[in-house]
Amino acid sequence: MAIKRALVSVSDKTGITEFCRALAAQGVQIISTGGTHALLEREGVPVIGISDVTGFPEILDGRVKTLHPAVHSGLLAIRDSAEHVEAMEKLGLDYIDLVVVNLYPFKETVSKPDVSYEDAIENIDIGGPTMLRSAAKNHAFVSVVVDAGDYAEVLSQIQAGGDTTLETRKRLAAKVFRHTAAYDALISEYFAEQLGDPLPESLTFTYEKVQELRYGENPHQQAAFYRKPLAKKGPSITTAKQLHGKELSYNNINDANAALAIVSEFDEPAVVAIKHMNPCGVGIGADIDEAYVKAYESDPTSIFGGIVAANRTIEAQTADRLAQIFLEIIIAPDFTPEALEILSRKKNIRLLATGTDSQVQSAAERKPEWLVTSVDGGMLVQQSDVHSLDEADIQVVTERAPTAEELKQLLFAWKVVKHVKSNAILLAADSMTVGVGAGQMNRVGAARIAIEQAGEKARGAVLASDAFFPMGDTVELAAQAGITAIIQPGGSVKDAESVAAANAAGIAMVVTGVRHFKH
Ligand code: 93A
Repeated sequence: MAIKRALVSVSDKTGITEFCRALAAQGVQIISTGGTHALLEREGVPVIGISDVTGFPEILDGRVKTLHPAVHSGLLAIRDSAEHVEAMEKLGLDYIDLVVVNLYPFKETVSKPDVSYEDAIENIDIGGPTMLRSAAKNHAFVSVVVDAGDYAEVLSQIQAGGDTTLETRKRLAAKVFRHTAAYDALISEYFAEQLGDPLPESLTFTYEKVQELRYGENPHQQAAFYRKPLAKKGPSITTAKQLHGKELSYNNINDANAALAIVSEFDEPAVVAIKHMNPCGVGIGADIDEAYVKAYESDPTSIFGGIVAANRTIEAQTADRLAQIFLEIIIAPDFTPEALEILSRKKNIRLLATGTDSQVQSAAERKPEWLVTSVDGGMLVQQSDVHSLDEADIQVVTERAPTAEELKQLLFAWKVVKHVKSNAILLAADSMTVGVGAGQMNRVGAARIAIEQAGEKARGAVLASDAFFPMGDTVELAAQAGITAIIQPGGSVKDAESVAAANAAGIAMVVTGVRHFKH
């Protein structure tokens, strides 16, 4: 069957003139809507208006152009059904063999920072998806092109044999249903956001592929990286630009994401080094260089082969230091040209820029995101843990209250321990982490690891625990190591044991009333 009639109605008109000119040269009659028709006519491509087919004007500001039985019968008729053929003939209707449609730019419209609700609604395409779906359903006979990337292939098949192959039509139909589903999902997300209804009865998400990944966590696992179509505000791994280095891996992306979450906790210059999703060194300082030195000195062993994130632009001095060790990734709002030059000399390092410092949101202002974790056959959805501790909510539970310096260190440690896998114990001193015990099955075990790692640095340090102490043993261990102050949620039935152990050692302990499990 040869393609004789095509209906062309596109918002994105890239490449459409050339495509239609070539179709017309193959003897295909082209029918088109308002703007597309005007363009083709201007360009001298033979074209007839949709109203000539429907016998009905385009009305209501274009809201009704192609929504007509003449169009949809032409698309949906089963060509080898005697009944359908008879009905078409009786009503004097013609078949449409090819549909070329791309939709009103809903995503581009709602991505505009100052988009109005009315503008968003007006950009919901009704006629376009309807034609796409009719044509895709009837792909046994009809070709449907929603992606300009398919013009060349479709044209060459028509030039070669007058029609596309069934296999191609099936592939194009599949693309259409993926496309219209994603289009509707985005509209539904827009409404959910407008209505503040993020957890409806059923969830329809759409993600677009950023890149194929060479493999997943391990080389035998297939993987790809997807992101939400509407770009996230603030620093994010989904919008970061890679300035140098080889392709990111699955683990790189995951680690860089974790690293960004930690530096985003701080309004002051902060640097974090990450290994296997846990921070191995975090430092804050008067400037980013001081913060880096602290993050490095937190644990000069574990940082090797790690990922470093900063919340200020990296300058030459820090770049020189960073260049001295092997790192997988450095991620920062930006790099000065000298810093970029210094670090780009290293072939194996990946450099990512998240955007300038002014885009960094204040930690306290951050709104929770929806986080998804898959379970076998389903998923869990929860808000991200953006809880920011108010100093006024802290309660001193020991005889001794923390000194101003201890309090400063406790608040620092609390911000970081939130990002350590549970059970988590973290030691800090001088605005840097000195010991991290992550992902242990019992709390005292996590404390043992943190204290052992800190070595001499444990003396005089403070300790943060992501959840309450089930008994007094962790505090006793902390006391032996010379810890002077502790921050923890409180709320255990045996809190009194921990408080007594702290009092016996002269430790100042504060409780937050908030737990920060992370798994
Ligand atoms: O407003 S609509 O939903 N009503 C329609 O009947 C209709 N038919 C095609 N939008 C409709 N379209 C869309 O118009 C197409 O999907 C395409 O995006 C756009 C092309 O318009 P024009 O040719 O006037 O530039």
